[in-house]
Amino acid sequence: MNPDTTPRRWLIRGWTAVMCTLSFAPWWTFGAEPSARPNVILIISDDHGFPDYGFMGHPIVRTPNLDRMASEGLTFTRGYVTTALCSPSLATLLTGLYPHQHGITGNDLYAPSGQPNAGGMRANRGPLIERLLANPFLLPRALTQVGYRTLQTGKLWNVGYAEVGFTDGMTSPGGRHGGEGLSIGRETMEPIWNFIRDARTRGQPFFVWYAPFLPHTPHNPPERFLQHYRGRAPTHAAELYYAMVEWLDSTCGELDDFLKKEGLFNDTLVIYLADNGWDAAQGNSSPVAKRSAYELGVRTPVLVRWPARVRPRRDDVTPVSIVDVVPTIVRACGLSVPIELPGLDLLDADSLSQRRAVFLENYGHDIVDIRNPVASLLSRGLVSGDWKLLVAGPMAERVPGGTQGKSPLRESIELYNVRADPFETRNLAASEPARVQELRQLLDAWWNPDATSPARSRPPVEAPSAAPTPTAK
Ligand SMILES: [Ca+2]
Repeated sequence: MNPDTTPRRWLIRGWTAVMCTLSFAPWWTFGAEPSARPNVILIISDDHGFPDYGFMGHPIVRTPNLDRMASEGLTFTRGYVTTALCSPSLATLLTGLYPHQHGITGNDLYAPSGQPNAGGMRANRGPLIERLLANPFLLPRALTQVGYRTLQTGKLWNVGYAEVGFTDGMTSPGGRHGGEGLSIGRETMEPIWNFIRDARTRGQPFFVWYAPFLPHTPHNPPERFLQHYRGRAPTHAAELYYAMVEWLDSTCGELDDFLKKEGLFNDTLVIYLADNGWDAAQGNSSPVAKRSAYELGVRTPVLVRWPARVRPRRDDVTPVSIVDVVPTIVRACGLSVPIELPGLDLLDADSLSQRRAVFLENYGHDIVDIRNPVASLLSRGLVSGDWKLLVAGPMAERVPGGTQGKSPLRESIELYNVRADPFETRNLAASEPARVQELRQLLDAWWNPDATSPARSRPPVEAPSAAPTPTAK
């Protein structure tokens, strides 16, 4: 992000720290009666920085449809992904779990150099599929089981749509992260329209997973969007990216137009978020955005719009997490969950106000050991009130420069007041030891790899001898 063009109006105002007891969501077997089950659309933006919306105060980007959606719903401007990378983030949205729990900590499997199939192993996605499907709860499957028609479009990592329980979808088995599904939004919205009409004909409620490859690279926006940004952004790359954001926004407008035309607007629960952040000026080379634990990597607005049930409200105070998305849908749709979920229902204001922190994990891009998340761990962290604590993991210590990962922490422990210092320029860990200790205890009570894994006693992993084969992130 270019500091000269960084909007400041989105900075948190009127912050009140909330420090009560840590609570976890119970598992539910109650909720909406079958006849009252809402339609659900989950919109997942891809590689989208949290400041880059009109409603977040950006001075250049045009997002009129998301701005309207934000004004019509419950909008959390301080949302966080569980980790700042596509596949683990989307696995959280399928399972309701943090990455160390659902097991998908990276986009690919790591192959040490020198192995016979190094490089080739990158294409071996079998262990990733097996690990994802071993999770006891998968949102699409659960919705299908209670009578929903469920559609997958856009990004879906490693599996075909039916393998995770969608009734309908665009992504076939055998690919990496979406296949034919990636045409949604960029080329067509027809599969969504056709699916919704079919679900209505059948008399079934519907769930749509809309995870378009937008504003993700390739940044090749149509001229009708790009013309709004020429000469107005810090770099040409930023011009292209802003136009991609507007492209995403326009598809969200098409969705809303369709819902209104079909008379579905009021009874459809729409949840919006981004799977990880982006740095408009520096893109993938940014040390603080995608794949980073810093705010430009992990923060996203989270919108919950359900006109029939949810009063519009903007919340600039409460940290929430995308781990809360599954519990919110579970509660709204009356699903049974066989495990305890770590997130909360975003519509349960009392529970949110009592939660002490939301948590962050950051891993290497490639998974070193799919049986042991700690082997790939770059950092853990939490956001509690104004404060954010980041603690380096064993990967950061063992791979100098973060070869396997990216943008490891600047220090082994970092503490920021993200209200006063939203770009994390002043590490206050040394001057606030009591606060570090308090938050560290909270972090360790959530997940302490030292207490649960032998990884630290293992020999260092071998760093790749050459840069990994370039692939779409
Ligand atoms: Ca992404």
